[in-house]
Amino acid sequence: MNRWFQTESLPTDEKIVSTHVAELPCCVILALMKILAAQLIIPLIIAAILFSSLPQQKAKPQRPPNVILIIADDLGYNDLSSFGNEWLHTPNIDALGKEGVRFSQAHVTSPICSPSRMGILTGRYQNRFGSEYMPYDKFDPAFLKKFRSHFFPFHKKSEGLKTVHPALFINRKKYKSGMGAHEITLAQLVKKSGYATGLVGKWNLGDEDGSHPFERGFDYSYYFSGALTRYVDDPVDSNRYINQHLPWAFSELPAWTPRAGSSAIREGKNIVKDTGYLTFSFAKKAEDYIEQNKDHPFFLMLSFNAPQDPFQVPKEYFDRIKGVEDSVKRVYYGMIEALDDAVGRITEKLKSTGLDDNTVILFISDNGGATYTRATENAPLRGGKCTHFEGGLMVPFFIKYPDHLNAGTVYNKPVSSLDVFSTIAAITNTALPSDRVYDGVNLLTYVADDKLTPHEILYWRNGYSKAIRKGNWKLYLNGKNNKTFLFNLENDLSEKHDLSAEHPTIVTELIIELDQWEKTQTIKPAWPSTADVLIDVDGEMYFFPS
Ligand SMILES: [Ca+2]
Repeated sequence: MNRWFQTESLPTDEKIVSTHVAELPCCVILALMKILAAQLIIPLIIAAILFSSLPQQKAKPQRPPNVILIIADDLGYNDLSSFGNEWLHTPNIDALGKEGVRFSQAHVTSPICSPSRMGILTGRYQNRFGSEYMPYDKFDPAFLKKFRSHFFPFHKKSEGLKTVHPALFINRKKYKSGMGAHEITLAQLVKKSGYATGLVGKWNLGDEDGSHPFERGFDYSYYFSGALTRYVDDPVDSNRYINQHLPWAFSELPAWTPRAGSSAIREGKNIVKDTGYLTFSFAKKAEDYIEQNKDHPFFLMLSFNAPQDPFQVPKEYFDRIKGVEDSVKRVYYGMIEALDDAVGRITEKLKSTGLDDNTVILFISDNGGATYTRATENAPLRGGKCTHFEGGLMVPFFIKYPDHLNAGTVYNKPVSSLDVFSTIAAITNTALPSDRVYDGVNLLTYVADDKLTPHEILYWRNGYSKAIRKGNWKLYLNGKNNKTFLFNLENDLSEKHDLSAEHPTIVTELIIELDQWEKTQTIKPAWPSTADVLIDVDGEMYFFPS
C-alpha cells in the first residue's frame, strides 16, 4: 500500500458514521448518503489519479548516480583555502565541501603514493595483499644509465636519500610489483552494476602485465602508469612555463625523467603525445569522458599528479600568486590553483550537461604534503609525506552528493580513505564481494547518524615504520630510528607531546594490538622497498622505506 493512502484516522471515522446511521430515519439516511457520496467522489478521483500514477513512477526510476573520484597527489592538509591556507585560492575544490561534506580527520592508509592508492582502489588495507612499497617503474634506458651513474654522487649531497635497495637496479625482474591479480578494483566493482568506467590521470598501481588499468576494470584510460611524469613534454617553452628544480629533494632526478617507460602518456594500450599542460590535459580528457558517457551511469576516476613534483607551472599561474617571494612555494601554489581550475572545469561540465544533480564527487589526496620539497608544511600537523606523523596521513577529503548529504556539513570523527570503496559501493547499489574482508565503511550511514563511529582503530605499516590509532591515542613506531611515540590526538593533533613515558601501559596495549593485526590481517610485502629515504621533521631525520 502506498504511504499516501495509509491514514490512522480512517477506521475511527468509519466507526462513528456507522453508529449514527442506525439511529436515523430512512429519508435522512438517503440524504446523508447523497452528501457522503458527493464528498467521497472527489477523494476517490484523487485516489484513482494517484494510484494510476504509481506504475508510471516504477517504470521510470531515477537513473543511478554517476560517480567521479578525484584524487590529488601529495596535496597536504594545509594546501587548500578551506583548510586554512591564506596564500592561495581554491574555490572550486572548496566548493565540493561547501556543497557537501568536508572531513576534518581523513586518513590515508600510507604516507606514500602507490600503497595509499592501492587502499583507495580496493577498499582493503594494502598490507593484506603485500602492496606495501612503491612498485618498480620502468625508466627510459638512457635516463636510467644516467640515473645510475649520478644517483649516488648526487644523493650524497642531498639530505633525502640514505640507501637504495638493489632491487631498483638489479632484481626488478625477480619480483612482480603492482596490485595483486586477486584484488578487485573500484572499476571492477561498479561494472557489476552496469557502470561505464574511465580512468584519467596517474595510475601508479603497477606497470606489469595484468596491472594496467585496462586490465583492471577500466573501459577507457588516459594515463601514465608510474609515480612521476613531467607536466610539459620536451621541449618546454620557457615563455609559457616555469621549471622549478629542487636540488635538495631525493625525488629530483626521477621527477624529471623523460616521458618514456612508466612516465609515458597512454590512451589504453597506446603511447600518445600530449602537448598540453598535463593538469589541463587531464581536465580536457575528463570533460570529453563526461560528454561521451552522459547518457548512462559512469564511474570516472580522475587522478591528478598535481601538485607532486616535478614543479612546472604555466607562467600566468605563477603570476597569480601574490605576496609569496619564495619561488618554490609560488610555483607549488600556482600548480594547486591550476589543479583547482581543472576541478572547476569538471563541475562546470556536469552543470552544462545537466548531470550535476545526479553526480557524486569524492575528492581526496593520496598522502600528505611533501615537506622535502620545502614548498609545504602541513601545518598544524607534524611531518609530511614519507612519515607516519599526521602530516603524512591526514589529508583533505570531501564528498558532494546532492540531495543526500547536507551542504556545508563538517564531519569531525576519524575516517579512512578505505571508506571510499564501501561508500561508492553503496552509492552505486553494488554489493560488496563476500569472499574477502573489507576494511572501510559506507560513510553515508555515519554522516547521517552522529552516534555512530566509523573506526575505533586504524593501522599503518610500511616496513619498519608503523602506526596505530585507537580512539584518540596514536602510537608511531620507527624501527630504524628506534623511536616510539605516543600522542593523544584529542588535544594534541600537532603531535608535540610524546606521552610514551607517562603511559607505558597504553604503549604496551597498542603495540600488542598492532602486532596482532600484523600477524592475522597482513602478509609480507610482495616485493622489497626501492629505497630508504630520510625526512627532516623539526630538525631530526627520520627513515622511511619507500
Ligand atoms: Ca602522492
